[in-house]
Amino acid sequence: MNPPPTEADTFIACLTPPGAAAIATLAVHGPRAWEVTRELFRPLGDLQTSLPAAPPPDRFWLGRLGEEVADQVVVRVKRVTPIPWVEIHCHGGAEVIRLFLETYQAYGIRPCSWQRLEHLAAADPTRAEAAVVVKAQTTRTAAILLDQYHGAFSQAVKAIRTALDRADLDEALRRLNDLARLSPVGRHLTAPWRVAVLGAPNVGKSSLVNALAGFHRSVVAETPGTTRDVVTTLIAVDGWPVEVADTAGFRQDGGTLEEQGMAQACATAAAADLCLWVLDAAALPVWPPFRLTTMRPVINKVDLPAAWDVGEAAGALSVSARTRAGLAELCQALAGWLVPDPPSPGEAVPFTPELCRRVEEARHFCLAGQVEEARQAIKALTEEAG
Ligand SMILES: Nc1nc2c(ncn2[C@@H]2O[C@H](COP(=O)(O)OP(=O)(O)OP(=O)(O)O)[C@@H](O)[C@H]2O)c(=O)[nH]1
Ligand SMILES: [Mg+2]
Repeated sequence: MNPPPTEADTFIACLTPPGAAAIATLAVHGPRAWEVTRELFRPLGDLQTSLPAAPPPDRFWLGRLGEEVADQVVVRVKRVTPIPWVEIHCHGGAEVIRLFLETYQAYGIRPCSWQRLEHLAAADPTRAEAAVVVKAQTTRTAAILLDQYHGAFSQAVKAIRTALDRADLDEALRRLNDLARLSPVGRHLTAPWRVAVLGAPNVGKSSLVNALAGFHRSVVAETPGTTRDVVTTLIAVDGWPVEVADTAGFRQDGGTLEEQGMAQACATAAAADLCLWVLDAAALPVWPPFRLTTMRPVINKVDLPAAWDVGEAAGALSVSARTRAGLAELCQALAGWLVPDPPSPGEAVPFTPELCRRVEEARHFCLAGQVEEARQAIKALTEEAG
């Protein structure tokens, strides 16, 4: 039986499945990944040079590896820290792969399955959890999750632990405040923000949702009371995933069906991160029957002559779902309302609702001057992430 792996071990695994393929990818992961690859690498032609002493990330080199295999390979540094990860892209034949595995083995590198290698590479639980990156719905949220996968959040947690070990509550609190500031974004990296579109019948709610989605999602008709259910559509607003809910129109004199639709609309509004109350520029305004801090007025049908003084709706944005006028401004405003403070590239973000809760808990203890409790909360946070 193989001895258990230690931190000093370096592993090699074939990441591509067996079978006839033109290209295979081998991954070398561990403290000696670069040193051994560098020793084996033979540059190709005059233009290529030997591999540099320190591995620069995201560079590629063309050459050969060792004396056994004549085939060319592309060497890429996938990651430098915390533990180097080097990729070898080579011809996909089983014999070539076997020879490379043996060549590395001769240098003390241990072969393993790709699952084991992924597991070892993600041994830091706060990073492993960020593998939820597969759940990201837009490339913008995926980029933030990838930053966490590459250690942004786990490094921030480590720094908080170190500060608490020194009983430096100010430093711990400063870092926890930074994390808490980004919790509202973190909660939505794997679940979209929710925007409810509300208003009187026939003001153009469904038309507006269709215009935002860029396709015909909701039924649009001249007859008031067309939408009776809540119809949701996933869209990207400035790179943020947003689920827009089209609702039934609010009216006083509707029948049972309309009443049910309105009850659903109220529930959708209460659960939404933001509500757009749509007013019709060409018909007398119907104001919301309740107040919500998340409510923003939008005046639709501005392509038609105004039937009222639209200046009455203070702070309202003007749009036309028909001509698309004002839609870009509406999207920009939506992004600003939903994510007023987006994280900078590489910044640490608590990336699940549970981590956000733990950050808040640790912050609470720091504010109360309870170092030991704060330390326990941070410890739980690390375990939680695993
Ligand atoms: N001129 C003009 N007409 C619009 C605009 N937006 C919607 N309409 C028209 O207004 C009517 C009602 O549109 P809908 O989108 O069905 O309105 P709604 O608010 O969803 O209506 P309910 O589902 O019945 O509550 C339709 O005839 C649309 O074509 C617009 O920006 N300009
Ligand atoms: Mg409708």
